[in-house]
Amino acid sequence: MTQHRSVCALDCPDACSLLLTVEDGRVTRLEGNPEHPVTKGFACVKTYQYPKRQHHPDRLLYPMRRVSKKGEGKFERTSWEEALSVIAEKTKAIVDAFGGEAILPYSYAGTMGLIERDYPYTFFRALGASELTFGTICASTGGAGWEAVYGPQKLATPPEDIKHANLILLWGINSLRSNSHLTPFLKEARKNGAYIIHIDPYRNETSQFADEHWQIKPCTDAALALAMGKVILDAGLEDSEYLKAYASGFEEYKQACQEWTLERAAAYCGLDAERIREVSLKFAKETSFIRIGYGMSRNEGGGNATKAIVLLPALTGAWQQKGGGAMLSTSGAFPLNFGRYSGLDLKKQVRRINMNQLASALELKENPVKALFVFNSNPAAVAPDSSRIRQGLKRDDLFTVVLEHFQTDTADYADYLLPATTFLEHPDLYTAYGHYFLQWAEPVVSPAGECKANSWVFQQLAKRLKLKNNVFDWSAEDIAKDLLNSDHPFMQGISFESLKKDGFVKLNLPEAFRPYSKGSNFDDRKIRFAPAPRQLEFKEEPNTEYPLRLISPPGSHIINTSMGNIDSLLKAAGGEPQVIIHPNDAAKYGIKDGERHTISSQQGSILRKIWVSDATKEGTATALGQWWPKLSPDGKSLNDLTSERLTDLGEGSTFGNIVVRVS
Ligand SMILES: Nc1nc2c(c(=O)[nH]1)N[C@H]1C(S)=C(S)[C@@H](COP(=O)(O)OP(=O)(O)OC[C@H]3O[C@@H](n4cnc5c(=O)[nH]c(N)nc54)[C@H](O)[C@@H]3O)O[C@H]1N2
Ligand SMILES: Nc1nc2c(c(=O)[nH]1)N[C@H]1C(S)=C(S)[C@@H](COP(=O)(O)OP(=O)(O)OC[C@H]3O[C@@H](n4cnc5c(=O)[nH]c(N)nc54)[C@H](O)[C@@H]3O)O[C@H]1N2
Ligand SMILES: [Mo]
Repeated sequence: MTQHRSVCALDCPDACSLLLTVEDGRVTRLEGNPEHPVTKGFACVKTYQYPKRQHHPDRLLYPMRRVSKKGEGKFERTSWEEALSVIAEKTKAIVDAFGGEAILPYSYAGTMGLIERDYPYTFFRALGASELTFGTICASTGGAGWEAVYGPQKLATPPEDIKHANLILLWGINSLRSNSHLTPFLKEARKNGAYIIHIDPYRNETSQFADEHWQIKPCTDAALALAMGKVILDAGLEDSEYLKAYASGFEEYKQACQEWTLERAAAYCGLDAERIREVSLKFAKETSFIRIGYGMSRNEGGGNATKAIVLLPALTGAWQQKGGGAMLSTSGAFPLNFGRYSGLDLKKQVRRINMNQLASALELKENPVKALFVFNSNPAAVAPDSSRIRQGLKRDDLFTVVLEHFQTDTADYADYLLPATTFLEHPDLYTAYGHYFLQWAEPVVSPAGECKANSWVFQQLAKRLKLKNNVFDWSAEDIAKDLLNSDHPFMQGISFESLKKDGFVKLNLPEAFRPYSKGSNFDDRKIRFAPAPRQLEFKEEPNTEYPLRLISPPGSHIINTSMGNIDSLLKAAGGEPQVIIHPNDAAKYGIKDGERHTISSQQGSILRKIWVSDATKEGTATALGQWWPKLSPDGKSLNDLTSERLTDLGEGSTFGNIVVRVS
């Protein structure tokens, strides 16, 4: 029996330090590392089940070649040698005949390890492949909203300081579910007297934990934030000195706030005017902290909404107070040397393909996509308008390679399906988006079967294609050393060797780290209040044909689709995917609790079990979590309903603003 340290590689702000017990080559126990100041000795409901996933009987163990029609998912075993040489030959033939842009990589955050997530792009950038807009499916709109206000590199109030806040707004985030290691810090703040408000159309465990829940109508957050701004301005509670030093475009912002009287905003958002007034005043007077989520930014007005919210701590100067400010992401603090290892230094001007528009990309007639390489992602399930994606994946003239742990819905369409290692089987380097620790993890068990790391596969292909770049000879440690090779003060005293020994290390932040207390990250240090955020009207508003807004927040027991085939988790999540409908809507449309109904949008329709509850806002259907389409009652993805339309800022996904009917 041996004990090992690792890092949870799932896409979550917490990037937990884990302790694993291994017996006879199998992980028999997983715990949160008690020594890590953010993990604090516990993991989450999903990660505790990871040993089951690791040793699951359905793990892919050998390279495989398709023997049925695309989508039917029948494969036969082949060798790495055969698979790699065919893939290399095909790739070369396609590049020669159609040019590099005919190749499209598609990946996201199946692992957050920098090496297995980003390094494969050296291969694609050396090939001159089409460039995927990495991140637009998830975080680009929130990020663009934040950076439009505060400049490049997102920073946040350190979680360790939140205990000093006395008003906390959990805004558009189900933090107990998707950022559960924030909870001990919230509890500490509450012990010190903090009051916590959850702002979310879906009442969930975070609402129950909070002192108060504002069940806001989805997609109306900008109106609420501007109305709060107006209350603060009308009461003269803005921090004039701070604003004089650091604000630009403030007059325009003031004008924008004037449009949102309390009464108008309360009616628009479905909230109580008097409470908005009281809380806005408290927000300005106390040490206030906002934890803002990404879920609320995934709609056509999400960039403006993010801007409106994150301007509030600037308006009141909250950044200057210990524990005050806001958190969207801490990711901008990691000053790593990102250029070479991901091939950014090789990047040519090539066609960009938005990862939310894979359906259309696969339909291009001019300059068509002829080869698709999928890794760390399950686009047949998670990307918008997925029935069209599945149609595209069926194309006979498309060569598809999928690197996976399991035979997902996407894998069913592969020509070659390659077995990938998990984070417990390969080394990797980790940053985080909910704290300031860098981490390194060594493999804990040997690879199952003939599984190989993504990085190995692309190095092998690079060799066969004779791509020139000595980065292709680097070991994981070489890559990590190059990444860490930075003379930024945050990296002072941090070396690969020390990280390897200790497993985790906090960035060398200044003693009292108060980001934005001395202005923004723009060169002029000004916080940009202009262009002022607006509450946008959308192309898709509820109407007589499609009367309900559909949102699809993370489910309690699954993380995207990564844990979507673990029976115990699926059982705990209710056994099948569910959509919550408000009792008044259920009565209106003759729907009873527990029935299965067809949910339709302009894009498509799916069959789902209905849960009638006022946990969802009236007028809003809440679909919980992304299930594997093939494990859903009709074999279809939730994303058969969603659209490729993009957000107002950052070219992001609009999962949160489609309109549907239930019948
Ligand atoms: N309707 C709707 N759709 C959504 C969302 C929503 O809220 N609503 N959320 C969106 C968001 S925020 C995101 S981030 C995306 C998530 O979308 P994805 O990033 O695609 O996440 P997963 O569905 O978890 O798929 C990750 C896959 O990577 C595989 N994987 C994990 N580690 C490795 C590895 O080391 N190597 C290889 N080769 N494979 C690996 C896993 O087995 C898994 O199948 O979904 C988006 N889709
Ligand atoms: N259990 C679990 N944890 C996860 C994931 C998962 O699938 N399952 N996914 C991971 C990923 S990829 C990401 S990106 C992160 C963060 O992912 P996010 O998408 O930010 O998810 P949440 O933090 O749950 O916050 C979304 C909350 O916002 C609410 N919401 C939706 N629309 C609106 C709106 O218009 N206004 C307001 N105010 N609220 C709205 C939803 O009801 C939900 O409760 O979570 C990660 N953690
Ligand atoms: Mo995400």
